[in-house]
Amino acid sequence: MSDTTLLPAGRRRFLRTTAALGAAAVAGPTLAASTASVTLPFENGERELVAFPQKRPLILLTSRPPQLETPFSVFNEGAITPNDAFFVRYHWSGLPTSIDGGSYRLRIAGLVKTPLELSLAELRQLADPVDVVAVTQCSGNSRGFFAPRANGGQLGNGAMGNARWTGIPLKTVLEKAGIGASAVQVAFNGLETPPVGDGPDFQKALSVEHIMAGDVLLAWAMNGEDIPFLNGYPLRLIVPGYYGTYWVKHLSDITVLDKPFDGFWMSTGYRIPDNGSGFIEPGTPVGKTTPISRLNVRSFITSVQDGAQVKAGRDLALRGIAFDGGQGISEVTVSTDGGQTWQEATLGKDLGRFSFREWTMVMKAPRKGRHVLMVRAVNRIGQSQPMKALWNPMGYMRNVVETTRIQAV
Ligand SMILES: Nc1nc2c(c(=O)[nH]1)N[C@H]1C(S)=C(S)[C@@H](COP(=O)(O)O)O[C@H]1N2
Ligand SMILES: [Mo]
Repeated sequence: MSDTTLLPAGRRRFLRTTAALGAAAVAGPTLAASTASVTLPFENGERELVAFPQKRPLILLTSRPPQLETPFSVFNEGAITPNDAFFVRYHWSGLPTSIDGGSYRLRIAGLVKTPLELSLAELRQLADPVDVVAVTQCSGNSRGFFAPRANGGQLGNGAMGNARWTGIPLKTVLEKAGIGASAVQVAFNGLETPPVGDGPDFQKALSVEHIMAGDVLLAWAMNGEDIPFLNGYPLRLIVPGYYGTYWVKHLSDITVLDKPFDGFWMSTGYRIPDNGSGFIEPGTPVGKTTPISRLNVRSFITSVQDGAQVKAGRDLALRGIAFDGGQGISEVTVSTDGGQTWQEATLGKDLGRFSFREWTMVMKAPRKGRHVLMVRAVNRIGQSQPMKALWNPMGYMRNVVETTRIQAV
């Protein structure tokens, strides 16, 4: 562990209070006062770059609790997002400042034959470890681009990341505890708490059916290392194909229920219009809602930024990423003329259906002047992206075909 602001005592991970709770700029050598800043391309988009423990400088949305975005250039470096660049999102500032992996216990209770309290070592012994490469994306990723504006953190495109997660299926643990026949949902809680007197504890739930399909994991490693503190050390729930909200960090309690969980973050938060698309016309009623679930299809050009200058008359290598909610990407097409014609990109290595899929394409010697690049992906069941941004009041699930303007000089 190279970060000097972390004090690893055996298997303990320690987050300095000053850093965890906001005064990131004063907590040590790697937390040098933020010197750099960026401007996200929307109103009030000025953001500082701040390095929290185990993190390189990331785009600061809030420091209490830590909410950090990945600078977009990171996504051009490869399909796996490095741990120190991976975004961070919390709801409440009551994070533990120190978690001892040795004394940590995961509790499994509720409608089970044998309630369990498992150490990390016991958990690891329950089954052979499995790996999945999977995207976590906040439902509000890209919210800052919505018009009309949507309430919530005004995020650019950096509240997403792709990592290799290692753990064991949650199914295995529930089978060991023996879940009752009338079980319908399982609720998940993490170690942090809301500040005293403030809002509802962050808890999420999944259906028993979803969990028994087998791809939901309890993971202790991210890209081959302990999960960074701010991404959920020592154990987090991995819900491949689902929005990040379900990926409970510092997971401490699993409760099997015989009815749908009614906590705030399921019954009120993270819900979308229940109309098949999740989007509505601005100004029209939301109507009935349903919990947000699978990621929709997205794709990005990562090799050139909006507004970039490129060399005229020289082939321009384009690359980027695409992903969806677990069908897998089957096609990426790119337009270099503002959407009039589309050319198929070459897909990169397949790291699994839940992963970012890299793509490349060559734009033949652009002529002098302005060009509008667009990228659009399709998944294996034919789902794609809208040409015009769709909207909902919460600013969730943005997946419009992205536009990148360049100038060849
Ligand atoms: N314990 C805990 N887990 C949590 C949250 C939280 O506030 N507390 N936020 C969720 C949300 S909304 C997202 S988008 C992801 C973000 O994961 P990351 O911080 O590792 O990027 O964590 C999820 N898990
Ligand atoms: Mo989120």
